[in-house]
Amino acid sequence: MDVLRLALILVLAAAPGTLACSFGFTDINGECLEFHPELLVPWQDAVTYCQNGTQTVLASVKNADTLRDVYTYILTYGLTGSFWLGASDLELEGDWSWLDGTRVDRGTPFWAIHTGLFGWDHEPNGGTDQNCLALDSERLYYFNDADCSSLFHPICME
Ligand SMILES: [Ca+2]
Repeated sequence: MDVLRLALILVLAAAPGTLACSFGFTDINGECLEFHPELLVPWQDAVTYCQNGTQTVLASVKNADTLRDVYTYILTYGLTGSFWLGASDLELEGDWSWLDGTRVDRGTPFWAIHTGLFGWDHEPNGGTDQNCLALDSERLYYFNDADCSSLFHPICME
């Protein structure tokens, strides 16, 4: 066995889980995600970018462990700014769904909180002005409804 082959085996053994994802994607709690901190685009452009010629989509985060691991990844790699996820209430105001048509869970532990008329309340609160889902850098990367024309980073998912 040559040195290069041995080195490759050691690298692969040291990174369990990464084999399941294509090059460029990171296994985060079983999801293959690709962060694009180099891009700043409106939500629809993020959707188009992630779908471009591949079996990928703008990412969904459907479970609490994944959200925590995404947050840890962002902190670990020192990423900044907010990130687009693949959900909106563009089709029906107040009815949040992922691009695959499934419902976005509401409340804890996904959505950020804010001070409402009667104390703490959960996002979303933007009504028809904020129809696209972001991991908000100013809200500890909890979900927030954002203006779809805001310029955020896409997270693609395969
Ligand atoms: Ca809305």
